[in-house]
Amino acid sequence: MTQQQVRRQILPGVATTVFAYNGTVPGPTIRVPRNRPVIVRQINALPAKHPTRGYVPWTSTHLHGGASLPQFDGYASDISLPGQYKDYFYDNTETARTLWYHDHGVHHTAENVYMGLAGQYHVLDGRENALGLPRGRYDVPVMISDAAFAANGELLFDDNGENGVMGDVILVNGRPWPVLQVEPRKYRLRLHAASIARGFTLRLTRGAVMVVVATEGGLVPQAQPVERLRIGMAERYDVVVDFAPFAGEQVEMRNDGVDNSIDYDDTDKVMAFQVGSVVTDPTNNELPTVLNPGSPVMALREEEAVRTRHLEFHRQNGLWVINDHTWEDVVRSGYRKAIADPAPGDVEIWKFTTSGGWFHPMHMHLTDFKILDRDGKDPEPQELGAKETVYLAEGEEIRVIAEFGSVLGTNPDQSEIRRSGRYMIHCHNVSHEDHDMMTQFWVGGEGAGPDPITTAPPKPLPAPPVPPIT
Ligand SMILES: [Cu+2]
Repeated sequence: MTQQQVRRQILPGVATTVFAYNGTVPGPTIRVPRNRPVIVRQINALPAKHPTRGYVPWTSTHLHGGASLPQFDGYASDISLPGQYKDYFYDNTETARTLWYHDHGVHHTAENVYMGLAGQYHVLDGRENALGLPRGRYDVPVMISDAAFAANGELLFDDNGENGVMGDVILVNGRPWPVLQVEPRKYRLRLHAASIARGFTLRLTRGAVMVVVATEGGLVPQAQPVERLRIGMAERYDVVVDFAPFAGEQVEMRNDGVDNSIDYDDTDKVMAFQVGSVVTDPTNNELPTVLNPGSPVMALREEEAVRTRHLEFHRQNGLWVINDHTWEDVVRSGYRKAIADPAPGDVEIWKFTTSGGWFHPMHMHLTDFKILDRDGKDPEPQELGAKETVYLAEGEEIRVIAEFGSVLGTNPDQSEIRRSGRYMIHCHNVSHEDHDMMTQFWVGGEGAGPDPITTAPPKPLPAPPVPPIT
């Protein structure tokens, strides 16, 4: 995968400078069967300096939603400079789910992702295939972001005093307000907010219903029909929409907005579906109610927790902090400082709170969790599945439960796969993350696991052939 600066037409009549993976923005969708190991070579062929902002575009590629080893997790400070490459190994032991890969380079994640360094990555498995959900061309990535453009077509980066970029153009898979031709049958839409700072409340016109079939952690126990769906940055909700009743009509996806995001004239529009009259393939057109009753994450019970931790997200002295700490504190500690040290297999409850004029989509690396409650009440219908990012709205208190370091899947000797080491937890308003609402937890405690920076460092180009997986 080559990260390169290219010029592409996004708006009519003008060109835009973007950062692409293999020439495309967003990057190509990767689809991989569960348990098939993969090496992704990430080549940083970006220019020595960002064209307008002047920083060095170092990168660190995170497979978001994957239980990667620490040295392949896109640790923010494990950077590859322009002219370097790094081979990322993924064993893909996760159950079927919608992951995404995106840049995570320390302090410049927001700019790099805004420039285009993001793409979807789907793990597929036989158990999900057996359900008959829409597949193939009826399974569509829907990466929703926003951007602001100068008159000459170039991207404008104004992060509103490190609150986050708010564009007035909504992009879906990198295109403004697209219209998708669909057949009058069911589709799976992999809804995914890939924006820097904007949250969305999505709904369909004409009374069309979205049925949530998967969250970040894969299939939900039971399909959940929703008329409106709030989605924050980095969250993914896979929904099935049945266009059969709308043959010959147009169904629009609208955005009703969220608190703390800035609405512009046209940010209420997302995309549209032009429904044809012919179904060319009637197979895989099922929508079972029961999808994943045995989800181990959703089976976690409060009584199993060995401890509760409290994380407070707020802004102080101009910095975004978690429990008064920033990533800079982690750096200054020689990367030793950690906010938590669960033993592999420990079940813990983490309580997230925030105050002060913003919302924070909180993302925990490595770990899928179950939302126990939000302000003491049940989570929203779309949240009734395994998650790794949760929408922490202004003033809210959310409790989640997770088993740390426990990864679905088995080693070649059939033992259970466990991970230990340092993993990040941060706000996925990427401007907040960069300045500096990010810290780490250490599964296994200090010293455990491979070092994320020194174990598999980047190498200079030119790169030799990709090594075989051993
Ligand atoms: Cu935030």
